[in-house]
Amino acid sequence: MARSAVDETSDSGAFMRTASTFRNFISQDPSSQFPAESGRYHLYISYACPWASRCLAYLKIKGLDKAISFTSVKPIWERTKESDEHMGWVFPTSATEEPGAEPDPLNGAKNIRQLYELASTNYSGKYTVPVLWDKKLKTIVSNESSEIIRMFNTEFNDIAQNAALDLYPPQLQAQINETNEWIYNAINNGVYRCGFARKQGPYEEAVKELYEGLDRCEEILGKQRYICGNTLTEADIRLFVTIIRFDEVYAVHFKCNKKLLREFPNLFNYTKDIYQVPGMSSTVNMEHIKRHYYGSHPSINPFGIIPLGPNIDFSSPHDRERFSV
Ligand SMILES: N[C@@H](CCC(=O)N[C@@H](CS)C(=O)NCC(=O)O)C(=O)O
Repeated sequence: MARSAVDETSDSGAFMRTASTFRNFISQDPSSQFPAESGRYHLYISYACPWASRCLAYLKIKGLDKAISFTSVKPIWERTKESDEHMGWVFPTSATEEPGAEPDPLNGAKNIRQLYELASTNYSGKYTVPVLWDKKLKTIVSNESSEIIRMFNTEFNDIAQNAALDLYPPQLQAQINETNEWIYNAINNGVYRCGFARKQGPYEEAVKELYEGLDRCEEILGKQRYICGNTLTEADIRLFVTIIRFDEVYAVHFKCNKKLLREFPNLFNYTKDIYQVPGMSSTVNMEHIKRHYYGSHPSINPFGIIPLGPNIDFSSPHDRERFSV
């Protein structure tokens, strides 16, 4: 049966995310199956989705948006097939239907599900974004954002406009990996564990871990500009995509309201700092973000009402320049 993330709960009522399926790598090596070539790959995203947004962030800050095209789907899930009840990401039917979203320019697919069906005849996983598509072989290279961002960081450096930016430098890799791990569990996936829990116990456990993670970030960011030191790294981009959504969505929709992002001075200023990295603000479409979450999970928000606040201005001044870079 076609499933989505809202169905992924264990008997204990805890949210359990399943692993991605397409795990190929693009390589600098021209003889590889998926060589890094300008114009060959396409990134399907939703502006609403934090995992897809981290890939789009890389596209922008590495200067790859001329070499790799991208399309965003509409923010609110719709039925993807008449013969079953699956709800998922769909493309608009015209370029004007939904600002920010566009019809599929490559395959004329109506929805993301159809891309998975083109790439594999027996796929049984979720129809998630991001999808990194190979126009030449007409298939999905990868649907795992943590791996797509690694490819974007290094493999396209011959064509990237900002090739010198290394967000995963060898001397910081161990620290970045370790940081990613606790931030993923407590924060990136943590907010989903809060929001998709179906019993009080797993919800409370997730909230406890989430706020321990946020407190830990707050403390680290009291001593240095970025989460792994005084240079921007992959770990910052991965943290950013979650915390930019925090007060607008997760605090309300996922019941992460013990404390708001705005009540963590270091984390809040840090979020503005990352938002103001050239290229980053174009990856944040708060309208899509809010309409998606509040409108696509009827079991959590049955009437789809979108809260009007708080409308944070992330382009306002921050205090992070006090740390040397
Ligand atoms: N492991 C994936 C997770 C992607 C993911 O969960 N995407 C969500 C949107 S935020 C999705 O497309 N969900 C569709 C569904 O649950 O059916 C990644 O990081 O790339």
